[in-house]
Amino acid sequence: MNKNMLIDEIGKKTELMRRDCIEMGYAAGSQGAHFGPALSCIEIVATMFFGVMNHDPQIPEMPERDRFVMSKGHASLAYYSALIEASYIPKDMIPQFKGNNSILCGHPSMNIKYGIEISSGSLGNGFPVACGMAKAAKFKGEKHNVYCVVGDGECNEGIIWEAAMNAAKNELDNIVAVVDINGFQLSGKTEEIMAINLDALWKAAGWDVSRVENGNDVEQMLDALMKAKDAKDGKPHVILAKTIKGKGISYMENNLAFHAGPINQEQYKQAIADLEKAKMGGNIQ
Ligand SMILES: Cc1ncc(C[n+]2csc(CCOP(=O)(O)OP(=O)(O)O)c2C)c(N)n1
Repeated sequence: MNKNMLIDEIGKKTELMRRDCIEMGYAAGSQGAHFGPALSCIEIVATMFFGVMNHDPQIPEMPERDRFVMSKGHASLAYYSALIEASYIPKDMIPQFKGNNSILCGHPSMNIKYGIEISSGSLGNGFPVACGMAKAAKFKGEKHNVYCVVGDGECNEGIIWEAAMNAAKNELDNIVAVVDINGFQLSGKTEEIMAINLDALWKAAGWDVSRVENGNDVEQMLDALMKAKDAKDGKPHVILAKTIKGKGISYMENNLAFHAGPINQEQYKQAIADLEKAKMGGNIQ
């Protein structure tokens, strides 16, 4: 498949994934969902699953599969929507999000059969697990890569840096992390809560750093991910991708009220209308 066709195909997946996110989150009723955090990283996750990673939904436990870790586990909707569109999780499970005994927990709960590689949700902890997976692969001489999505607020967690330094020390050039820089955390702007120089810190930890100006653009994400994946230069890779929290839903974009929480019927209808409009090439703002 040529590059333009691939970009087009991933773009179509992002449309389906956003719809799945809204359906799942709405189905959770008053329990609500982390809409904003999921919507910011749809293009990041879609490009990993449908453009870059080696995996086979028919054989979820395939030993040589690339591993995916959603370190910002509260963005489970984005993760599940990719697994749904890749056919790991049946579409009819959508209404079960956050239901009793459901495998679609609010935060990912390890379940390889459905493609859920590892549990996450306690911020900071998914990324070190991803580094551990990469380290294990190196020790065992296995050739697969590990892909990990980290939040910009999550980078305030100390354990991120301990793992990052260890990954560099072990020359783990089989891990690619993407920091989803949507500029917000749970209770405010990342810059106001704890401003850190991500570029300088990742470099100081020994990582190869690249930047994506628009992490909601599939082509930009694809270029950056392919480059990071192919650069076997003894260094782990991180892509700092600027995104929009709540991307794709007019009233959610850059609106902290939709970091987490329920949506009512009117908001649900507006969200679906926004997605339909975007599909037709319209502007939702
Ligand atoms: C260790 C830990 N502390 C606090 C929380 C609660 N929490 C959930 S999401 C969030 C903000 C995360 O911000 P960021 O990493 O920027 O991700 P975003 O929501 O912007 O995508 C916090 C503090 C948590 N899940 N884990």
